Amino acid sequence: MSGPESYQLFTSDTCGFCARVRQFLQQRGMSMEFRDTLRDPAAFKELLQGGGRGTVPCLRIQRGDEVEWMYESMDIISYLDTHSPQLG
Ligand SMILES: N[C@@H](CCC(=O)N[C@@H](CS)C(=O)NCC(=O)O)C(=O)O
Repeated sequence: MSGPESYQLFTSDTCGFCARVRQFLQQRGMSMEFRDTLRDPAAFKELLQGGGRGTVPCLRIQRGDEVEWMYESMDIISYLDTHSPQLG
């Protein structure tokens, strides 16, 4: 898949798997929008409807009109590891 991508990380404060992904981002100096599914009911609803599950962490990847919802902290970290040059 080519072209620019934009990311949102659906996350919660209490989730250790989310902390792992956020720590990875911090170490790499990457920033992206965080959507807190416990504090923001609209974010939780969007995750459920878009991704099909309320599990966090989930990375929402937007490529043009196409949206991919990626679950699993290790998959998210591996993905961002290879796509990091695209991050501002
Ligand atoms: N194997 C997953 C585990 C994710 C997970 O268990 N998330 C918990 C919070 S720590 C969760 O969202 N549970 C609620 C649910 O699955 O709906 C990962 O590494 O991302």
